[in-house]
Amino acid sequence: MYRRAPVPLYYQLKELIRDKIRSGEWAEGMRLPSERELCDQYGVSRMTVRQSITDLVHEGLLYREQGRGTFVRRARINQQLDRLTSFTEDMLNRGQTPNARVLSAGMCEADSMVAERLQLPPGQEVFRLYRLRTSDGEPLALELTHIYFPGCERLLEEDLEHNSLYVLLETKYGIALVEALQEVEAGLAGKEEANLLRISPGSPVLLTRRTTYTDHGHPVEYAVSTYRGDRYTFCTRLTREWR
Ligand code: 16G
Repeated sequence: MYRRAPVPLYYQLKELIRDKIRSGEWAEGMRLPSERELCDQYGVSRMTVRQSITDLVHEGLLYREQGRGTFVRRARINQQLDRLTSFTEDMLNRGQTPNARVLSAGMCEADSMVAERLQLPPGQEVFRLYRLRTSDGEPLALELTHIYFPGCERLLEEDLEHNSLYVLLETKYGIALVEALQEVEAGLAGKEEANLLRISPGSPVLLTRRTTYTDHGHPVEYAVSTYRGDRYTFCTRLTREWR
């Protein structure tokens, strides 16, 4: 620690802890040394240690457990938003095991929003699928998707707990998924959603709406997903246009 540095001590300690987490020296789930140990180790006051830790708790890197201490939180999932991928692909790319629990599946009449997104007349029968997505056993998102293509009712016979919807559409049904439009919005988990996602009711969630198009520019899917706000960071690369 540099006492003369223009950067406050608590901030220096915070960055030091952040580096330890980033490098993996302090692994996920590890209990931090006690406040006293940190004071001794870095030659700073208890106030300084407390302020650094409180900041990192607010940022979501650490969490406190009453009577047990402070722990390193599991790294967030950094979701790139520049490629059209499925949940299955995203998790496999991370070396994790994706899973799906079908909460409901069936044919239903498109409401005005679904009809607009899928460019269908309201009331058209579409396939509706509601799934809880988990990875390595951890619930991450709820996905409510609507699919339309002639013959989409055949999806009723598919096992969508053990198969990727995108793989089925592309390989079995010959529907090439080419691009999607996606919006992200802030939301709060309702009681039932919170229960399924194993978070407290009212916790922040990220709501995404995706309309996916085929190679002919026809919309085939309209999905609304609810992602756990404490587990996801959406990340986009921006390039500057030179004028
Ligand atoms: C993604 C898509 C969702 C799609 C699902 C297919 C978003 C916002 N959602 O989660 O629209 O239905 O993947 O997943 O990214 P699957 O192929 O693993 O069944």
